[in-house]
Amino acid sequence: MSKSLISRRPGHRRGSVTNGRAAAPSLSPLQLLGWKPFFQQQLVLEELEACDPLRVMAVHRDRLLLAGERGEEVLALGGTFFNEPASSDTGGQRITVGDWLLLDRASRRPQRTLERQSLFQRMAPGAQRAQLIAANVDTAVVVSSCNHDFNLSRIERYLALVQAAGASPLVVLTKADLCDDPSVYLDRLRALPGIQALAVDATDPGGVEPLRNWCGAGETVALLGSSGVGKSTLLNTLGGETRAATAGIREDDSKGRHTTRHRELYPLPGGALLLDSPGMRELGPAGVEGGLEQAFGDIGALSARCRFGDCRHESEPGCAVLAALERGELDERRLGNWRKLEREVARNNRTLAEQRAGDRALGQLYRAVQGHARNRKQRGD
Ligand SMILES: Nc1nc2c(ncn2[C@@H]2O[C@H](COP(=O)(O)OP(=O)(O)OP(=O)(O)O)[C@@H](O)[C@H]2O)c(=O)[nH]1
Ligand SMILES: [Mg+2]
Ligand SMILES: [Zn+2]
Repeated sequence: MSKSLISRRPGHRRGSVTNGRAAAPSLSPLQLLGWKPFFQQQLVLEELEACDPLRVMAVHRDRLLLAGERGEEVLALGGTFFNEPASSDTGGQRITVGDWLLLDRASRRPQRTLERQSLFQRMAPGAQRAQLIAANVDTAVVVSSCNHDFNLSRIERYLALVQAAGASPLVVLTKADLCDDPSVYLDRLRALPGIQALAVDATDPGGVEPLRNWCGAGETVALLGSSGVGKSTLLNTLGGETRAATAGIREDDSKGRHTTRHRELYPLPGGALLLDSPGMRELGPAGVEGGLEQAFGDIGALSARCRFGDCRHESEPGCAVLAALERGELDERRLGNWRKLEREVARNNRTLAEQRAGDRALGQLYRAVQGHARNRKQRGD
C-alpha cells in the first residue's frame, strides 16, 4: 500500500527566496531566481534605469506572485497591461509562471514581459488557443511511477512537449520502493533513445539525492507528470520541508486525486527553483517546430535514409523506417505514437496559425481605436 502523506501548506510561506542558500554564495539574489545574460541583454538603457525585473513565481486567478531583488511582492491582475489583446507569441495569456516581468521601479506598474528562453504550452482537444504551462525552464523532469501509471507512449508525449519547449528532459520513476524490481521499468525506458532516467523513492531524502545534480543554483527545474505520481512529494523531500499538499492515490487504478491545483516555483536549499504543477489530463503538443524530430531522433535519422524524400513510411519501396521495423530495431508502438503525435502537431499548428492571424487583426483594431481616442483627447473633442 502506498504511504499516504497528507499535509497542508504552513500558514507562513517559504520566507525569503534566499533562505538556506549558503551553498551558493557567489550568485546574486536575481541569479538565484534564474536571471541570466539572455534576459539582461534584452533590457534597454531606460529600462535598466527605471525598471526592476521580477520572476513570476505563481499565477493565481486574480494576482501574480513575483520575486525580485527586493523579495516577494504580489501584483493584482487587472488594468490595461493584462487586458490588451494577446501578442501573437503568447496566444491569449500573456503571462505564465517562470516569466520575467519588468515593473516600473517607482510605480510598480508592469511594463513588459521579457522574451522567453523556453516555453511550455499545450493544446486541449477542441481548444482554439494553446495554454501556457511555464516559461524559462532549464530542465523538465517527466515524472512517472513504477506502477499502473507507467506508460511509454505518454512519457514520449511529455518528452515531445519538453523538447518543443526548448528545455532538457529527464525521466524520474517514483515509487521504486513499492515495486519488486524498478529495473524492469528502467529497461523499458531504453526504448527511448538518449533519455536519462532515474528510479527513486520520492519519500526518501537519501533516495532523491541524485536528482540534485540537475538542481544547481539558479536553475529552474519543472516537475511534469500525471496526478498522483509524486511531484509534490519530490518537491517536499528535496525542499526538506512540506511546501505542497500531497494525497494518497486511488487503490483500484493507481490514479491520483488532482491534489495540486496551481503551478508554483519553490526555491530549494541548493539554490534551484522547482516548479510543482497539477497533473495534466490532456497533453496535446503545441508550438512544436522541429520538436518531434528531437524527441524522435531515431525515426528522424531513419527517415533521412528513405529512398524518397517525401516518404510517408507506409508502403514505399526503399523505406528505411519500415526496414528497421522489420529488423526489430524500431518498436511498432513507438512508430505508431510518433505518427499520432505528428498528426496532432500538424492539426494544432494549423489552429494556432489561424489564431495568430486573428490576434494580429484584433491587435491592430485595438491600437487603431486607442489612437483614435488619443487624437480626440488631444483635440479636446
Ligand atoms: N511509497 C512511495 N509513495 C510515494 C512516492 N511518491 C509519491 N508517493 C505517494 O503517492 C501519493 C501521491 O503523491 P503526490 O506527491 O501527491 O502526487 P502529485 O504528482 O503531486 O499529484 P497531483 O498533485 O495530484 O498532480 C502520496 O500519497 C505520496 O506519498 C514514492 O516514491 N514512494
Ligand atoms: Mg501535487
Ligand atoms: Zn520511409
